[in-house]
Amino acid sequence: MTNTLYDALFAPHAQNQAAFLECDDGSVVSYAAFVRRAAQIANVLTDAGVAAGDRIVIQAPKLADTIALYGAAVQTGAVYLPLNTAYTEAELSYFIGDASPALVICDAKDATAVSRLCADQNIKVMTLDIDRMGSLSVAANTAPDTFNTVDCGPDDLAALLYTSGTTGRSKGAMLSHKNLLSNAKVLTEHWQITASDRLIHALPIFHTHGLFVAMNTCLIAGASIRFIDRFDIDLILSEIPQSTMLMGVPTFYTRLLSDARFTRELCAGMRLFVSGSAPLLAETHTAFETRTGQKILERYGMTETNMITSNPFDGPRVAGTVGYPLAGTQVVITDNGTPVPQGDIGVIEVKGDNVFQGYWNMPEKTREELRSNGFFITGDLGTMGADGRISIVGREKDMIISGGYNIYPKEIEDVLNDIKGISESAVFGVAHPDFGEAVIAAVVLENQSLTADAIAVHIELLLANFKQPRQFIMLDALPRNTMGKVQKNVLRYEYAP
Ligand code: MCA
Ligand code: AMP
Repeated sequence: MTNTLYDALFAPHAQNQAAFLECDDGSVVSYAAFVRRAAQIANVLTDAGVAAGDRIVIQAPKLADTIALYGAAVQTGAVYLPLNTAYTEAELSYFIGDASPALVICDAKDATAVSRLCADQNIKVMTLDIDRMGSLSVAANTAPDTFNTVDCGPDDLAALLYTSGTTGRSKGAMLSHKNLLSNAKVLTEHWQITASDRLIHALPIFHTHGLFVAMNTCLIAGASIRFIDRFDIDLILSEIPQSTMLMGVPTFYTRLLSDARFTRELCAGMRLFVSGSAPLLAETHTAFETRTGQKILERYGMTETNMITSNPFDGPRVAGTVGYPLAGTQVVITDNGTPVPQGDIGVIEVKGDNVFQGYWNMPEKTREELRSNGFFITGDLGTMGADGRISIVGREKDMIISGGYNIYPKEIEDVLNDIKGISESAVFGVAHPDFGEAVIAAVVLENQSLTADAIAVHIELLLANFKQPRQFIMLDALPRNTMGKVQKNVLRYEYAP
């Protein structure tokens, strides 16, 4: 039996007694115990009728069992589909409808609502919760701790990760065993991660960054992980002296720098600070070096492509650049598919084993964004230096990144425009000191008595908290150019803080 991802990430640890996950409640899960737990959960999944290729949706707390569930999904050949815990019932309903999973695993507190959603489609629901009393954990406790790993080749799907889009509808990026494994191997080597490392893991585990970049690299290397529920500055500061690596979004680093306890001495044992998912300001990079004597290593990636570029581990980490294409990844800067002269700005396109297999159930979208020659069109604008170093200078796609979460204005505008009394809206991002960008909505009213508070209440049940505009601006008309296109640059300028 061979299973590309399981054989590389999980199987080698069957006898490894070293610590894998050190959790907030003080419990430590060894690698060997983790492999056994994944097998127990794999048995529960098959008992629940999950077969190879079936999607399993996970909207669950950040627990050791949630990671074991990832291992179990890989072992059974199922497709792991993690969802942001902030998504509302309305959003969840879309993902379930689109992915038609065999099983949904949710937080025990959401079981009633999720069961209601799944009842129509006859989809099974199981739960996880912080007290380990969820039905999945309880069933796993008495399940056998060995499992006949299901055969999976490099091109079989391992995960389906939804990413919002400029059309307003989220698209499921299909990631194969090879996509995930190739990237994990390259990153582990590039960042020189070994079994002696201890990673502070404070990212969510439903996105590429926290799930694949952080977890898969540590699994390959056999490194330990201090598994922290969310960004808690006191906890992180107290863990730094016992750790060697931190992976985070720029907000992590601006928050650390705003705390006087974050010093060069505190960081003396740390060997790697990685930043990604959003632009790291050059001033943050410089301030970090001044404070700690260490340079943040910035890298660049996407859900569809995993990691694309990284600053060097040994060698200059240049502020404002995302480094060089990773081994096995080709990057070209193009104007509509034609490479631009070296140094010019163009769209970043990417090809390699790291690039996804297309969008779930959306062949047309796949054809629009994934060229027949294998290059994926990122929608990010960048330049390539003479030595191949990449800098991101903007985005062709209308997207806001807030605290590392991508927010597509079109999705929010669609929800706002559906509200009775709103004739049109334009959603845009402005600079925010903590999150990098914050969401603002300009709204043109048909019904002048509609208030910002009433709009906020209306969208509360429809959009995850991080997507909800922090401010509503009522306008008589949206600024438009002579072609009738809304000028978001004018709005961004006008309402900049
Ligand atoms: C929390 N809130 C947010 C965000 N996070 N609002 C906008 N944007 C956010 N990112 C809301 C909370 O719900 C709360 O709302 C209020 O803001 C204050 O929350 P706070 O306690 O400050 O938040 P936190 O829990 O400390 O979280 C902030 C965070 C977190 C640490 C920046 O959002 C985070 O961990 N972000 C990482 C996201 C990530 O992993 N991205 C990777 C995507 P209220 O006051 O109303 O209750 S993968 C990717 O992009 C690619 C592949 C890549 O390259 O990595
Ligand atoms: P997602 O769609 O959530 O996978 O996010 C991918 C997007 O995040 C990319 O297309 C970029 O726009 C952005 N991104 C990721 N890493 C960086 C970075 N280091 N600098 C700037 N933007 C980044």
